[in-house]
Amino acid sequence: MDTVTITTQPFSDQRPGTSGLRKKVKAFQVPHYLENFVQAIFDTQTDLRGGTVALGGDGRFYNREAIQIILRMAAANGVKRVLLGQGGLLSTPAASCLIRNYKTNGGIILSASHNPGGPDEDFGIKFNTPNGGPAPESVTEAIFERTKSITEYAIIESQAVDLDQPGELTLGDTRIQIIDSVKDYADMMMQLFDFERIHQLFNSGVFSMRFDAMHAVTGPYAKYILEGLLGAQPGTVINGEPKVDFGGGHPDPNLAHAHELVSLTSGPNAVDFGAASDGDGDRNMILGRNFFVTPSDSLAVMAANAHLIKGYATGISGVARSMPTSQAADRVAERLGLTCYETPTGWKFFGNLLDAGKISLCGEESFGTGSNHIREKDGLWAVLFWLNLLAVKQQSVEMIVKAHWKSFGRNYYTRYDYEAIDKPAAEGLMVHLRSKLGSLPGQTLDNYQIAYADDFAYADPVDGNRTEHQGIRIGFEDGSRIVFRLSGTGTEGATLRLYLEAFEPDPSKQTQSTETVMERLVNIALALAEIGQRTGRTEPTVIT
Ligand code: G16
Repeated sequence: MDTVTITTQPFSDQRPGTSGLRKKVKAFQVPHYLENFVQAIFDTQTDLRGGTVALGGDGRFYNREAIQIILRMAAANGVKRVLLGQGGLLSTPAASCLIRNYKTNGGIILSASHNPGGPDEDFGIKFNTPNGGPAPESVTEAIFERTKSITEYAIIESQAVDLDQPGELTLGDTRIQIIDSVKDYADMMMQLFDFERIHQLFNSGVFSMRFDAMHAVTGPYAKYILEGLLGAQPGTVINGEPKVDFGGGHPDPNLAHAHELVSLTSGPNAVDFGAASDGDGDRNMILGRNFFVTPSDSLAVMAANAHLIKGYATGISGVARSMPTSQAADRVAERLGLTCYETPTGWKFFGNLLDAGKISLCGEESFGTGSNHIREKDGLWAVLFWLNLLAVKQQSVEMIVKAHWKSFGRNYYTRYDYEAIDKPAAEGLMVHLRSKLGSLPGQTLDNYQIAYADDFAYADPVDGNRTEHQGIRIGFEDGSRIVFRLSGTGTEGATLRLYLEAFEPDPSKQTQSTETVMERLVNIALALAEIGQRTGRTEPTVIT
């Protein structure tokens, strides 16, 4: 097989965002676009030459084509071994698990996560480092720098590889091992959770569940683990067949997009427990019967109850949350005498804290929770954590969360997203807010007294790296907060996120609706940021 060197020219827009490079499929199909980025990975991550790389994706449109290209480029770039998920499939957490289990020199994951898939939708690629986690900024910046000066890439000429036959083959001098995408991950889950007890719960005759895989990558994992190993009724996993366009849906596990699951957990015949995960299986949504658990609360409940779960029974070392995530976890950490770290948005910021043993659990408002078992957030892990908790406590989801609020106070939480707005307008809005920061502390807006206002910056406690401009925080004396941030994962224009949090310590006031509690804070935020005037939007695109 011949290696050929292809002449190319740089693309100027290959800087990875919050989680890898995400663009429209059409952008990735432009000749050399994917190849340039992949070559930049091989050029900068030099241990891959002569090393091992894990490879797989969420199965979305263009996954298989991209894998064929990457395999041929891996062979041309001297990669010794590729661990490839069968059918080209690997959930993001399973990829992280493989990288760690087999001590690979990294992994290439193809996914645009919760973004829709299809010929006119989104695709993405990210590199994970040998710790199994998303590459830190030092690495993504090096890759980006390389894309700016790239003039050629190497690829071998070969037939397409059969991605579906497990086993081993060679491509040039590269060994390609096509492995069961589920097994290593499932084995790891068995170490962490009490499968016996969850099995009993499923067989108790008084417990019902639906898991919505949203036609994304988690289907085979959930079927094997929930219906296979844990004895859940067949049909517990819905939409379990991965599809290139996610069945036309938006594989984002939230109340707006997982409507089928929401209806199955609502009304008189509702199931007891509902859960969903996203395109690449790292996000989760947890629902009880007629009850939604915010991701921020989910993290806090996990931290407060971790000692009841097999894999965490000896205690947790600390907790972390991304800055816009509610402060519910902080209250638990304080009670347990632990540190709660506040990091910028992006799972990559948890990596150092996990590696250094400073934290055991971490999570984000964007439907992500995880632990030190891998270095990615993990959808099915969160579902199993909750199942284990339900099995131990023998209480409903609602009872567990309400007892938590009673003990720690309730952090009401909501997020408004304004998607695909004009980029200069969005940037102008942030500049305007920044210009106001100095004058805000001490002001009272509709009876809310501002305690602090800043542009969030983070100094990594492990390596000292500083990250600035991570979102505008406005904190009030009563613990409420408003946060403004521009998303780093959108593929069209800009997405403005407005995060709102209100703290209610009084149990008698903890059953009001989130809309009612948030009304005044929403109005304060809209006025402060001049959202209507600057974006032309009267309503957000999605409220979660
Ligand atoms: C990614 C990151 C998360 C982040 C989320 C939203 O998730 O891994 O850490 O919270 O994007 O980011 P943004 O607010 O910048 O859009 P995923 O599930 O899309 O990989």
